[in-house]
Amino acid sequence: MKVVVLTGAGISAESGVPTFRDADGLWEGHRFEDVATPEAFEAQPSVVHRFYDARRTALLAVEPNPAHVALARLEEHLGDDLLVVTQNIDDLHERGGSTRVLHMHGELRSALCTGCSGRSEWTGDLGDYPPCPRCGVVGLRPDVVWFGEVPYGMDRILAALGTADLFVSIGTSGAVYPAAGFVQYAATAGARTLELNLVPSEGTHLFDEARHGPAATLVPAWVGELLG
Ligand code: BV8
Repeated sequence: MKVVVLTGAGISAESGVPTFRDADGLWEGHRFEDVATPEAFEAQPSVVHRFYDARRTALLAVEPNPAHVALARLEEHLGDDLLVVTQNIDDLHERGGSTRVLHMHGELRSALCTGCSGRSEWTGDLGDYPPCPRCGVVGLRPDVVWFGEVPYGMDRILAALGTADLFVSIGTSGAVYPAAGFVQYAATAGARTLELNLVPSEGTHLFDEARHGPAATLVPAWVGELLG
């Protein structure tokens, strides 16, 4: 059985990573236009660096939760028949044991050079404008996909959605595209669709089935069921 799992900020909420739209979410105090657009980076690079440096540092204080671990267990059984597509830029899927993870919106622990377009693993700050380890140019930016930019890995994602038997969306509000459109794409290709979310998402009506509750409870139960 070929399975595609889409995850959003909700899967990391119980690990202590703030979501975007919930109360005290990331957007509290920040209009995403001001911190998550190429225009914002052009106009106020220090503000944008402070936003991502703080999130990168905060990763040191959080751990994967049972939802991340359950998906890693599912991967042990399904192997290449499972693809986890995440909108999250944290590294909790990998620290939970998953290897077949596609970060469609980038990763906090990676820096992208605007000089040579090279990528470098990055754990420290970028706000002190370090030179690129590859070309020496001072032009590193967070390796994340900002609004108005093309998400990463769209070809691989659409190919997997096009052959999926089951599409499962976990912890996402369905407010940001193209991720919010994946359920329709998968359903059109014949996949069964399931939503696992704390509350009904903006696209809940598009799913064959929806279960509402905390991911750290719902996901292990669903994986247990699937693996019988
Ligand atoms: C693009 C990285 C062209 C940076 C992010 C069509 C219609 C309208 C607008 C558009 C459209 N197409 C494009 C747009 C524009 C735009 C867009 O969607 N705007 C929105 C605001 C309307 N999209 C773009 O610009 C995208 N680029 O379209 O390029 C293109 C397209 C296709 C092919 C080629 C070219 C790029 C968007 C990416 C922006 N970067 N992140 C960063 O992280 O700072 S988006 C960012 O916000 C996240 O990555 C994520 O995608 C989104 C947040 O959503 P969620 O993860 O769902 O989080 P949220 O807080 O909203 O919800 C959490 C959910 O979890 C809630 O439902 C909550 O109830 C639940 N929950 C909470 N706790 C728990 C829980 N669930 C379970 N358990 C819990 N414990």
